[in-house]
Amino acid sequence: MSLPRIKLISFALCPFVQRSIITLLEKEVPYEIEYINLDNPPAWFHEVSPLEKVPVLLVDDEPLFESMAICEFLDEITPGSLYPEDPFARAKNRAWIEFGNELLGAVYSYATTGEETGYKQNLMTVKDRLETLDEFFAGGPYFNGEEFSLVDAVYAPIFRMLRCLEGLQEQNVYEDAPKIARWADTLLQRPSVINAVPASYNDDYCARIQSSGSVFAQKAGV
Ligand SMILES: N[C@@H](CCC(=O)N[C@@H](CS)C(=O)NCC(=O)O)C(=O)O
Repeated sequence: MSLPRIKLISFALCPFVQRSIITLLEKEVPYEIEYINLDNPPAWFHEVSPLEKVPVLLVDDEPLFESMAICEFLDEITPGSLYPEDPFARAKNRAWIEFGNELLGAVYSYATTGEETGYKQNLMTVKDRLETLDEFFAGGPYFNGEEFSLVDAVYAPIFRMLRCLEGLQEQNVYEDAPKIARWADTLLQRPSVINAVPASYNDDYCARIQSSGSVFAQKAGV
């Protein structure tokens, strides 16, 4: 099968970019990558990204925005599928991806908010969401069992962020979510997940949190 020419417009720390790269690697799609500075994006960025967000996939130079649209497109143009075949199982996977988006928002706010109340609320939300996820998680090793799916591609970058945050401030967010802790360990060892970020990711992410002046950064003493 001949594939289009694929280029991913990216920002190195972006979890939405990572899910696209994980999909590219899982589906063995050859691609180029261009990192841009989101604080000072290039002039052409608005033309390819109506919301001025990454990732953007250039498909034979035609832009496609929104990470799940990108992941599903890549999944559909390659053999096999990272979604279950059964329509209801597939719909449930999409629902848990949306749950992942909510969790990601809470993790981001937990790490970056400048307000003590917001910090506590977001930490509680992160723990509650992980506990809820644990109740629904079937048992692994991946979300759908033996097969890696797009749900795994969405949660892996969140677990990577939480791993970095754990390194800065001892805080076991998985204390009521033991199955999710094991799922996180499994995902963080998967080659596509490891290779979805530059080698400097941990240092760069920690530096960004340190420089944010957030309550998290203050409590972590960084
Ligand atoms: N819903 C979008 C979210 C993408 C997103 O928020 N990307 C962030 C970087 S992680 C971004 O580009 N932010 C730039 C901005 O908001 O100006 C997707 O799934 O692709």
